[in-house]
Amino acid sequence: MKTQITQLLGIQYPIFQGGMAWIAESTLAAAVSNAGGLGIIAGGSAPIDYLREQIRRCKELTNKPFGVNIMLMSPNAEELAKLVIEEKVPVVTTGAGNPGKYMAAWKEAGVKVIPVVPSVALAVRMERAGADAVIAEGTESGGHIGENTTMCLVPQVVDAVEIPVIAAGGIADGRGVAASFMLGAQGVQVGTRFLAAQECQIHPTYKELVVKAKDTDSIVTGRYTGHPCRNVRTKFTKKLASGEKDGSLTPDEFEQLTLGSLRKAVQEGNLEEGSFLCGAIAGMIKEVKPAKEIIEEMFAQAEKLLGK
Ligand code: TUI
Repeated sequence: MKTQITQLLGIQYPIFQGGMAWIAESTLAAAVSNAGGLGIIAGGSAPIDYLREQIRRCKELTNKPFGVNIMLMSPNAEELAKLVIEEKVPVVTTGAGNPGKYMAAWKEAGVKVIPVVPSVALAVRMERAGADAVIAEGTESGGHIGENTTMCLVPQVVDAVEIPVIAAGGIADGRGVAASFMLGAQGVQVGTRFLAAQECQIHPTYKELVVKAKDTDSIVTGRYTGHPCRNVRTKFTKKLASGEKDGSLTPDEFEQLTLGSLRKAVQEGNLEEGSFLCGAIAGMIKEVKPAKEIIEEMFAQAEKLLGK
């Protein structure tokens, strides 16, 4: 399937694997890239030496293009912005902020820059700053989210910019891919479906929660801290949500409780203290499969629906 995104990046399928903090490492990213999509290593807030090693490992595992996601609220963002240049990483995606101050250096080094945007205003600013494309991410996504939905945000961003738009949030099968193209997107970014990829290195409890989730099992916590986050509904996230609602947890106490909670979910499968981030589409995911199968099935279905 050829789109402006496959042409821009030299990939076979216009699909990015979301740069999920603590989750998206070299094994998953290389599997997605080898399958013809764009695998992405998450910077998160990991130490820079670890990320260098992950980037180098990914280069050993695939000779296809891959990307690194820089979470701009992270203390390592500046260092990682330099590392991607040193390591000649072909594509950078960014999240949780405005990457404007890094743009010139990345462009000069020939890095393709594709920021996540939760609004039309930021998409327009990113285009002016030289972004190669933008990822319009709806509130259906897992993790740190904006307010607008994929269905509403994507066509408005498509109308506002000339650069290609990638749709994200709530996409997990060929219907979501086809719908994204109907909205004017040139590609999709998929996170939650890849949580249940065989190559995804998260704790088995995390995968089980995703596979068993039903439509109503995602919950947004932390709106009052300014960092809303979508997770699997568990005893822990229900406690956070009720503490936020009834005022029994102050925003500071909330931040204290959630500090390190993603790591506890990913590495320990800790149901008491872990935040199992996931998108609202988790209810549709029923099986763990290799990344290649996920991608091939998604695009076979999308192409059939689109009549090509
Ligand atoms: O970044 C994400 N998803 C994430 S990051 C993350 S780790 C984390 N942990 C604790 C608190 C916060 C994050 C887990 N999930 N998605 C991309 C995304 N970017 N969603 C929303 C945004 C965004 C928000 C505001 C992008 C730009 C932005 O700009 C504001 C500005 O400066 O104009």
